[in-house]
Amino acid sequence: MIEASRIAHSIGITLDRFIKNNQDQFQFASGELSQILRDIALASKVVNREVNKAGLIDIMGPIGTSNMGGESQQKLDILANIRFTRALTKGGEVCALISEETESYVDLNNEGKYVIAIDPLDGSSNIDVNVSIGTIFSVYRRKTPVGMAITERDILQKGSDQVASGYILYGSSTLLVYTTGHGVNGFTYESTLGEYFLSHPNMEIPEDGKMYSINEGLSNSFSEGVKQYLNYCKTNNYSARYIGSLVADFHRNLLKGGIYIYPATTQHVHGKLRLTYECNALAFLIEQAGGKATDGLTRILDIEPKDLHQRTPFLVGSMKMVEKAEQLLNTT
Ligand code: AHM
Ligand code: MG
Repeated sequence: MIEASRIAHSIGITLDRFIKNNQDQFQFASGELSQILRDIALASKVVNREVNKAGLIDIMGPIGTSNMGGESQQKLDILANIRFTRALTKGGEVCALISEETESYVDLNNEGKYVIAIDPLDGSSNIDVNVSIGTIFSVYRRKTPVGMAITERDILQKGSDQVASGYILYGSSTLLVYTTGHGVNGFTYESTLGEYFLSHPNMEIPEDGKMYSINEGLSNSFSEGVKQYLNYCKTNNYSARYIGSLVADFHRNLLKGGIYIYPATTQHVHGKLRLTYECNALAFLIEQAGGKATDGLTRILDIEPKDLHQRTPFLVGSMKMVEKAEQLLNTT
């Protein structure tokens, strides 16, 4: 029989209550950040509903346009972008939005103190085949004083300037995981109640692991260092696990221990993933969980962005695995 205290622990704390209880950990305007997290949670519930209808109504498949990276946009990419933009625009706390789906940033022309970078639906080419997908978000403080127009100073901030980040995983259940720089907590969505409940308190990634996630089909175009690391994984009986959906691969490695690598390839000479709205959020989160994120040479959070849609090689996961990969990358 499950004792009462455990039930209370697992089903008693909603995301809303948790945010309220922990507001004082945030050194800036705590109410505003809390509202942003609530807005993101709300939009994610709408996206979750739409993702779950894929196949029943005409929302699957490409829309016939491409995003800034040249990737085909899916109908649900666009829908998710609209949902998150709408939720974050209404509150007035956010002054600018950066999204994978829009060429330039959107200046909301208000007195909001925060800038949001978001990939509304990552891994969306997986939608048609019912594979897990995700939303990734970063929250930054505005740098330009309120009353003045947003500039590049607000938009091109280093990952270490983030005040919060997180992701939503639309998987076998829907999970929201976030950090405000005081550890990492995960919440599972209870759809009949329409609420997220704390299910993964104080998440920590195992220091070491045995799983590596990389698109090995591209290995002919990897550097010698990456090939060496893969060889090391195989000779040490590691397991390969690659979903091809960043949030899902990242989440599994966070829980079980592992490393995710998207290196430079012939097709993507600077790597495929985007620094501002994919890698920075996950790098902030993994460091908060005790792990590590690097491009092979530099800590992801220390990279100075020069462009909104800049790409970077990305190695993220358990501390010891990332350190070993870095060592082989830099000696080969
Ligand atoms: P997207 O932003 O266009 O969805 O692309 C990002 C996705 C990641 O979710 C995933 O890890 C990676 O691309 C997979 O790329 P590949 O198919 O080259 O292995
Ligand atoms: Mg993406």
